[in-house]
Amino acid sequence: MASAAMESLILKLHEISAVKFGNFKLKSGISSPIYIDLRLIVSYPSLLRLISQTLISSLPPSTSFDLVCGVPYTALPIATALSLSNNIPMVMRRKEIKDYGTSKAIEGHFQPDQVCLVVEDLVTSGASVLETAAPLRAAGLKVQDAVVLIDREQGGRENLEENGIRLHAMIKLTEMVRVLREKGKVDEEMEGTVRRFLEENRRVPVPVPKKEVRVRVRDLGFEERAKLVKNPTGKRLFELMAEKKTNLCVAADVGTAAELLDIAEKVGPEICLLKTHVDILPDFNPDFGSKLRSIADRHNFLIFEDRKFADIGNTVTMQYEGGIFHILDWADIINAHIISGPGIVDGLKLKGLPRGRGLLLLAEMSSAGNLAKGDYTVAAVKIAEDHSDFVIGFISVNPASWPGAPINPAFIQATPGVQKVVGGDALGQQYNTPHSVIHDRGSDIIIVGRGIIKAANPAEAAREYRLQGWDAYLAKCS
Ligand code: S5P
Repeated sequence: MASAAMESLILKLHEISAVKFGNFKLKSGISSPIYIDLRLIVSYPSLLRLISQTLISSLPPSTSFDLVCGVPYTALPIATALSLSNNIPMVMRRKEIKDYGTSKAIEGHFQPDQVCLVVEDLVTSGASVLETAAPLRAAGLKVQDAVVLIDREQGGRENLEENGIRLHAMIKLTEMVRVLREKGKVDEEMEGTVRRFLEENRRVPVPVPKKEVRVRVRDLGFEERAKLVKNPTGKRLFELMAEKKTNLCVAADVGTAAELLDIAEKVGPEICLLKTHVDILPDFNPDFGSKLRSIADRHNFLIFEDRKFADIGNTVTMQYEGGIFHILDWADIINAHIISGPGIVDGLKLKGLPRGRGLLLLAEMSSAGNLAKGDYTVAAVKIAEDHSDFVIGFISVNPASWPGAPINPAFIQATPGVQKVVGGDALGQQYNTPHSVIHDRGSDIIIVGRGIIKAANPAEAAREYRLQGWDAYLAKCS
């Protein structure tokens, strides 16, 4: 941006009192000699037009993007004006999390992998840019750059850089104050005061980027989280994980019921959950449930039947209780897709809640190309919140990146697709490591199948996975 144009823009902002000097108490509680309120610019269409035209020119020519998205609310009109004057499509991020269940997190047409430029009015720590980037990324868009009208130069650039976003500022606060002093709008003393304020507040610890806030909030220990849970099975699960020091669930996808009971005995001391698919067992018989229950009680783990219910409420009540398997009688925990809507939870709850059972919702899946992402994941969270007496958490892959994260810590996150090395199988399964799942992706439980059951010594392999999963949990909490 040419400096003459920048100067006239700065003067105009000062003229409309979007920039004020004095002694102001900021939201954070600290006193600032400068206050910037860019909400006023909507009253000055010519100024808004000028901003939208010059914002684009403050980007390096190499920056490429397909869409723009304003950080709500102040930057929405700026993004709209930028979209109009440069003929670039816009998307909008919904701010109210409560709307997610019924509305999309991101409004507008877009294709996964399109690149979205985030537009912001004022950046301090960069937290609000990150809050907007997270749901855009969760919806499959790429966010690489953000453009801002004014950078307060208080750590935002660095925080965004750490999260893979380059910040381009039209005006830096120190430049702005220099121009206003040169034009006689503030005196030297005030310029010095503002400079000192910025220096001092740049030296205080850099405001914690959103990602770390999320880790801190949600990484209460399992004992504390147990106290937040209404459902008795959910509570019990957190408690036993803390007692037994394990966040390992073994997926016992073996060929027969006899083998399953054998593996349950072997891995029992290492696990918090044993996950079953009873419909793959040719020798299932009515005794199976009570035999597995007695092993579970002896080794203090819970039983999770990975039935993935998906039908309407009325049908699932029968599938849960009846048939050959009588899942309700022996499984502490079941799971369900939310494709059929919240009625499925009502149906399962009707049977499960009186027995103190718990339900996990499939909010994401581990397999390549699956459709459980973005708004679907957000809808799962909404349904869980509405049924927190019965829903104990989620099957998830990367809950730290969900819109609205941190997710309520009363909900547990269990993640399949775990092996010691990143990879996959020939049928679309995708693997991450225990550390990445627990520490980086914000999950609580690793679900490991073939990594343990196909090992030469499953008990030993379970022990190794338990230690890796638990170390990652401790590292996250510390
Ligand atoms: O998205 C999912 C959800 C589940 S519950 N992806 C999954 O792989 N699972 C289950 O986790 C799957 O049915 C299997 O029982 C286990 C993963 O097994 P592994 O052998 O690939 O570790």
